[in-house]
Amino acid sequence: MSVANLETLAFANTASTEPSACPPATVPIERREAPSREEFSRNYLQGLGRPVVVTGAADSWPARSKWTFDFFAGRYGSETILALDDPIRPTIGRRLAFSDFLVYCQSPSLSILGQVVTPRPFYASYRPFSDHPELLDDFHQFSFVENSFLQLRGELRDWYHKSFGWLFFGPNGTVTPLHVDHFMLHSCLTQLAGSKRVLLFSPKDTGRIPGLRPPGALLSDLFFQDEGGTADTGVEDPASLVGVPTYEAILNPGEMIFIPSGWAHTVTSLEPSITMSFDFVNEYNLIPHLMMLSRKLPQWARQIDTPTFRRANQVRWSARDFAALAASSPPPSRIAGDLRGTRSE
Ligand SMILES: O=C(O)CCC(=O)C(=O)O
Ligand SMILES: [Fe+2]
Repeated sequence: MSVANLETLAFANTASTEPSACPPATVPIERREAPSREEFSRNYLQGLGRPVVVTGAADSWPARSKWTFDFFAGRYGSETILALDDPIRPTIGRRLAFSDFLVYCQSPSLSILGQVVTPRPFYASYRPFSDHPELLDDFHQFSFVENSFLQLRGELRDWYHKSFGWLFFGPNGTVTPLHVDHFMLHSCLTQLAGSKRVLLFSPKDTGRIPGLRPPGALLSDLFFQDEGGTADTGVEDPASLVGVPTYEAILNPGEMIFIPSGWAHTVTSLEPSITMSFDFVNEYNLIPHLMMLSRKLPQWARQIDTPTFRRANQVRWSARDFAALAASSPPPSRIAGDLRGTRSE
């Protein structure tokens, strides 16, 4: 699959001779400045949800000017980072000093990594917020959208930041292939440097994309392993997308895109890029989230069974207790639309 394929297809759809039977191929994602909480709930959270780019969302954050490649190189450059050609189905990976990777991000030819032939440029995701809580002072969560995980306090709040907050670093041309975020969580992607193209597909259409990884894949599934028979990222056959609307946005620095629970997405960087991502739950995706938790309980147990979580939440079981179940659980057969229900649009 490549984003270019999706674009080709979108172009082909535009030429459809049956416009009434075939929805528009490419739908620009709405762009809004400073929505109120009430407006955000009404327009973007209800029913299947609706993606939106919030312009200027991060403009008041210290991170907006502070989080440059040089900043991370100076502060955290001596740490080791894992760079992968594909964050979901990697074919090649390299461990290297973060500072070296940041050189690669800005000028691949100046880095030893730039000499490694890969299908796509190397990309690195990094969960720094537990080891480096000082970074949390550089931004604040958005006031216009409820993130219920933020009601957690103390160590459990740390666990949330450690498990669900990500930074992505990469040069021009990185691709996160089409996927649905784990456990039917919503996601906010905030762009701090460079721009990205984001393509989304509604939960009501994801079932028409053959081979799309079903929702509920865990972080560990997403990033490191396949789950028997369910891990194909799909859309290798672009013709299969005919008639499926593609929602598209360019995300610029300071902007945030809200990806509602169950919406499939693929992201391509157009420049050297730094992105922050938080997955979360609120009243609008609570039920689908709980349904997915119960369907994938062994995997969820594996994900949350960290020393911090065990201690702070007085957990007496161990993820190992579920290991046999995890191995025997069948691949989920439903699609995102089933879990989010439908709404009249
Ligand atoms: O920015 C990217 O490459 C994709 C991030 C993403 O899909 C996520 O955090 O869920
Ligand atoms: Fe995602």
